[in-house]
Amino acid sequence: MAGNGTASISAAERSAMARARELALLGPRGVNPQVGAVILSPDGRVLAEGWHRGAGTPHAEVDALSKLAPGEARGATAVVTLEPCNHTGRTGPCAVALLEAGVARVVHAAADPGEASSGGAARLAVAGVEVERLDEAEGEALIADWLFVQRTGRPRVTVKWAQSLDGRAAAADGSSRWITGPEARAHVHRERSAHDAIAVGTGTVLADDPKLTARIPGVDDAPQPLPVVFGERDIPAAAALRAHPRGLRTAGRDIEAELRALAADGIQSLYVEGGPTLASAFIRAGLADRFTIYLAPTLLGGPRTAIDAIGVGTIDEQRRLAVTRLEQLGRDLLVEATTESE
Ligand code: AOF
Ligand code: ZN
Repeated sequence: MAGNGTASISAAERSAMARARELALLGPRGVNPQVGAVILSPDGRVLAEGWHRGAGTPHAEVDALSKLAPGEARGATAVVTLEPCNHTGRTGPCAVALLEAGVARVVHAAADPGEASSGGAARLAVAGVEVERLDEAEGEALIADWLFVQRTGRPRVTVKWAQSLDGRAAAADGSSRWITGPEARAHVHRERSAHDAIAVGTGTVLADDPKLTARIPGVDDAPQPLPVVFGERDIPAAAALRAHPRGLRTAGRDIEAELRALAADGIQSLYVEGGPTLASAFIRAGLADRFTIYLAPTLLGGPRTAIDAIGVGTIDEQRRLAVTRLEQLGRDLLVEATTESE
């Protein structure tokens, strides 16, 4: 590759990369990454912008090039949030499209991790194009969940619960509305909206009749996650979930297989909302990556622990987590944690 330093990156290229990240977010989350591209003239003017609109549609670089007249990209610089691909998938290789357009320089952020698709930067460099890396960390953060799916073959899983200080999620009769205050519950809605899908067990559907929509005050078009109901029991015809704007998906016992199927359908992140049986099953199977736990300053006592057994029979088997965030939300505490292996 022509270089890894940043000394030769211009101010115009830096601002084009920031713009390319904004453009990337105009595209949908799905089986493909969100990618943005800006084409700059040799003197740093923006010639064209592009972004990827999902699997089967042109890649960001090709989208940007398509807005130019023949020959207009000759000698230009392409600034892209992801390394241009090197494979023929649903579309042709972007590295070749850039070469054919006569682009002289490519500045990209994240590397393409794909076995077949990677190598675009090397191919361009071999053909005499200058290739530079810029904002690699930001580029990876932009597609962190997609990169996780590429690495693991499944969505990134966040398990959430609310509990009393003594670790209970309900009173002895099962009633649980509400343990936490309004600030913590508002936070849950933002978390829902930040995930591609929400998982609940049929037990929670029957007990709580949740809507599982993301309701954020002042935001009418908050992204709505796909509800996924795990379990064997039937979902009542009158369940509120049946009115969900995304429809609903049912899932069987094999969590790992269900997660692979969700990833194949473009679900990059899953929010596991309830209840104790489902949360425990994910944790027991080693399929919980992140935890958001709301701690309410209240005591419930009794048998209704926040999660059930997770296969820890002796202390050597405890599941240690690393706390990544601690925040007070109204009267409650939010603890975010992650598995150390993540
Ligand atoms: C790019 N620019 O805008 C995107 C890239 O099946 P395809 O043809 O859509 O290829 C999908 C793969 O291409 C995807 O897994 C990733 O490696 C890369 N995505 N590459 O140069 C883009 N979206
Ligand atoms: Zn491509």
